Parts: sequence; C-alpha cells; structure tokens
Amino acid sequence: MARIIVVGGAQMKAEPYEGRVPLVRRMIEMMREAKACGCDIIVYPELALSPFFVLEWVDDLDEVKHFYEKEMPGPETRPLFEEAAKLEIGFYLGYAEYVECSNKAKRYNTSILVDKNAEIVGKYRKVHLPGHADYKKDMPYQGLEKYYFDVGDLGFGVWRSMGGVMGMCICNDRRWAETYRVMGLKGVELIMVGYNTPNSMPWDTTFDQLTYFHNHLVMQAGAYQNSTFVAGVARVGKTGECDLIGGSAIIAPSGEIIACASSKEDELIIGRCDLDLAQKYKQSMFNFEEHRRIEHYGIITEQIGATAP
Ligand code: CDT
Repeated sequence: MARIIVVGGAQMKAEPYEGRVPLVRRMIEMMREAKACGCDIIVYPELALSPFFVLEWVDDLDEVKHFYEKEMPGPETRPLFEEAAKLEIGFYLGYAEYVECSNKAKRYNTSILVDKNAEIVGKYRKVHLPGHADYKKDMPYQGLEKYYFDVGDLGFGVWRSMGGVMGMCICNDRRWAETYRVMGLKGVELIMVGYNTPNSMPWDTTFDQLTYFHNHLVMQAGAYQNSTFVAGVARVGKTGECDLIGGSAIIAPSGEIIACASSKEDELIIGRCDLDLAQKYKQSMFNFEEHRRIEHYGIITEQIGATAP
C-alpha cells in the first residue's frame, strides 16, 4: 500500500510589510486553499512572518526587534494554529526567533513543524548562515544573516509525524550536501525548506545567471542522493533593489521535479508524495548499509590545505 502525503507549497509574494496580522491572514487563506486541494501539510517560506530584513543594515539590533518572535504561537500567530487544528492540516513555518539564554540574547533563523493537531513536533535553527556580519558599502543591498542571527544549535533533526519521517532546513542549508546527508542517515523521507533567494548575489555576481538552475540542482541532487522528497518553497517579488527568484518546487526521490511554481506571485504548488518511493531508493541504489563505504573515503582532514598542482 502506498503511503501518500499530499504536500502544498505556499509560495508567497513579498508585499510592503504591514505586520503579522495581514500576513497571517494571507497564510490562512492559502492554508484553506491547500486543504480544499487535499493537502496534508502546507510549507511556508523562510522568515514568513517578517520582511527579508537581512538586506538592510541597522546600527542597533533593537531597531528590528519587532521582526523576531518571542513566543510561538504568540497572540498574532495563534490564528494560524487554530485554523490548522480546525482543518486538520500540518504546516512548516519559518520565522525569526528571539530567545534569552542565561541573560544572553540569542537570535535564530528558525522553522517549526506543526502536526495536524496543531502541536509543534519539531524545531530547526538555520546552520548555514550566508553572507556577512558587517556593512558592505558598495553593494546594492546587504546579505547580513551573520549579523542578525546566531548559528543554529539544534542540528539536523528528523521527526516521525504524519505517517512519515520529516526533516527541515532553511534556504542556504539546501546548497550543502551535509544537510541532506545527515537527515538521510537518519532515514528522512520528506525535507521541507523555505527560502529567500535573490536573483543576484550582492557580494559576487559572477554566477547570477545560474541562480535559478542552482536552486533546483541542489534540491534535486539532495533528494536523489538521499532517497527523500524535498519541498522547497520561496518568497518571491521585490524588496527594494532585491528581486527574489521564486521557483518553488517539490522533488521526488528520483530527483524529478513533480510540482513547480509557474509565477512570481502567491501560488500554491501541490505534490502527491508516496513516501514508500523513498523507501524503494533507500533499499536499492542508496542502501547505505550495503553500499556506503565510509571507511574507504580517506581522512577528510588530510585534504584540508592541499594545494592545487
Ligand atoms: N536566505 C538565504 O539563505 N539566502 C541565500 C542567499 C542570500 S543573498 C542575500 C541563499 O543561499 O539562497
């Protein structure tokens, strides 16, 4: 018997920021659409409750403190949880998180996995923070994730939920083989990833014409090499000078794209994911136990610092 989970990807347009309430209202509308289309879970973009504020410098981090969530759910996000419980639909939500640890402020780029009872079953904090921590004067916009966030401290977890083994990562994480492999080693069957990807990388424009290609390349490779579905969901549209690429996609363990956004607007993409297909690949081509030969790969530290011939 197939183990089907219907995944909705809620690609969302960056509108001028009006606050959480209108944003949550839009998210609820997309959640209702997803439910009407038979989805079991809906995936929202990275930092879905704020603008992509890492593009601009502020002298004092307090100036952007209203973009961080101190509690989840809080008063303005609770309606999303209530609607999810009513509709019996799960969700992945990316947001900026603020916590105090031994009187020290910590800021994370976070995602949560919420099940069909509106219970938070998993939390992930972004590990691969791109860009820089200082103001760069000659760039059209900044890429200040290292300034606004601490490196995530929860590792790449997986959770048994909604009939499968679920994993999460956030945006730049999807470019790194380790992200998928760690979850692959833990048996992941569906990886959810929200992202905000500019069509021009402000610190180096050399590869700009390849940004859309690279987006799909990494998710397709990660899916295939780790026998998992991947649902990548973008925020789209312009924030100042920065235009985001879009290209939300759901990818099968074969590496094939099974759903892809065709617009740069709010758009729901839907993938019917048979998690048993992930198991088929895990038991054959990518049976790690049978075919993976880590003891023969060479000691990684020997290669660090090697010079080119
Ligand atoms: N959000 C995120 O991680 N974006 C990076 C590019 C940042 S450029 C300001 C990405 O890898 O898509």
